[in-house]
Amino acid sequence: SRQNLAGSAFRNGRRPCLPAPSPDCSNINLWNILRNNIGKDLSKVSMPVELNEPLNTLQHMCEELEYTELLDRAADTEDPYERMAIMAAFVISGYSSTYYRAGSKPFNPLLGETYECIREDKGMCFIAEQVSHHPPISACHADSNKFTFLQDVRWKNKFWGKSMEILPIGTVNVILPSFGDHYEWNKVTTCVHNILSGRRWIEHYGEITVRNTKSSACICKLTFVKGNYWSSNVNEVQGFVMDQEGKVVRRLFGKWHEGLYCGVPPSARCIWRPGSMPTDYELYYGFTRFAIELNELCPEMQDLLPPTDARFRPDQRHLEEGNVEMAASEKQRIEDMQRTRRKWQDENDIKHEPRFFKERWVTNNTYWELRKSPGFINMENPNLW
Ligand code: PIF
Repeated sequence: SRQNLAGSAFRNGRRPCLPAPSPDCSNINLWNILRNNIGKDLSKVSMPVELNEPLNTLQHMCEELEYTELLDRAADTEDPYERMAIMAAFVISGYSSTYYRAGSKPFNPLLGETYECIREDKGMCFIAEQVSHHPPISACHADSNKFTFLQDVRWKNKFWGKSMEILPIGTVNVILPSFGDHYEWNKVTTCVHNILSGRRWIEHYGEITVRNTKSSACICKLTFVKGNYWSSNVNEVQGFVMDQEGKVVRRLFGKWHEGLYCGVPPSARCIWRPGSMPTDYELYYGFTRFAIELNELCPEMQDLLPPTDARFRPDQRHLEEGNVEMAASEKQRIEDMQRTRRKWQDENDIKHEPRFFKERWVTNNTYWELRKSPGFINMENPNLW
């Protein structure tokens, strides 16, 4: 019955809201934390749990797949220029959910923490694993009949006083078997403004080049324009698809939080627009409906997920339920456990090996096999918390 209702128009029985609103974190003195760690790599500083939202960076990567219908559309589009334009829309759509999210940061997963997401409605299966702790590196792989999506992400932080820049390193990949395409692109810089006071807001800026490594028919260039708070070009994206001879065959423009258009105004057509926000989203971390669903733990999944799945991480669950004190003490306990594991590994000269990914963080294709047989419940699993 669930399966039958899995058409995209149905919510598929997923929860429509979070169990508790975001806690008030106005008493957190971020300035004290940052001042005491000037010049330090902020990824090595343990942050108060109140700064977090109840999702981790693995789930964040999954969030970039909110608009997989664009990949389905690209996989059915014969014209390589149009296909590239739709890919550009997909690239931009991955940023749209960040618009209301300047208030908090994702949980930093523990080394070996995993996350799976099965979306029957999207025809997609996603897995991710934290493959390195210092520096934090997350790897993911998603499959559907129409596409494969993979990436590994790591960041560098730059704290500028009023703002903080997050410089991502890594390549995003999409494979479309229907045309033998393999697209790859880089990510832009993300900046969180007014870190210490005033209204926090997020900006993305820089250039993205989308290439098809299997064909030189065209490439796409996108510029995320660096604006300022008062100008009208906030969140603007401009770009084009260029053919082999260097001729512009598609003009693209829009805003990453509003949509992407192809052509020249006023006769341009819309390629993509984000969905509407759920009611009271401001009270609930600014999450979209898709984000709300990511950390849901359905009873029927409980025995199928590996115990390393983020849905079982207690501090994140406590935060989601609005239980901040428990979340804080559990975060500390779990981080200490991880320190003990690391110390033991160091002393015994053991190098951590990711469980579901191999070199350069490509999946080793064991996750879904093991899940089926013998089943994670019948296996030995790392004990992370
Ligand atoms: C802890 O992570 P936090 C630290 O890494 C700590 O060093 C480690 O101890 P160890 C703990 O085990 C970790 O849990 C710190 C850092 C983590 C990210 C990447 O969660 C996401 O306490 C960045 O946080 C995206 O956070 C930000 O890195 C998007 O999670 C906005 O560097 C940061 C972010 C800075 C926060 C600015 C606040 C903006 C709202 O002893 O093992 O080293």
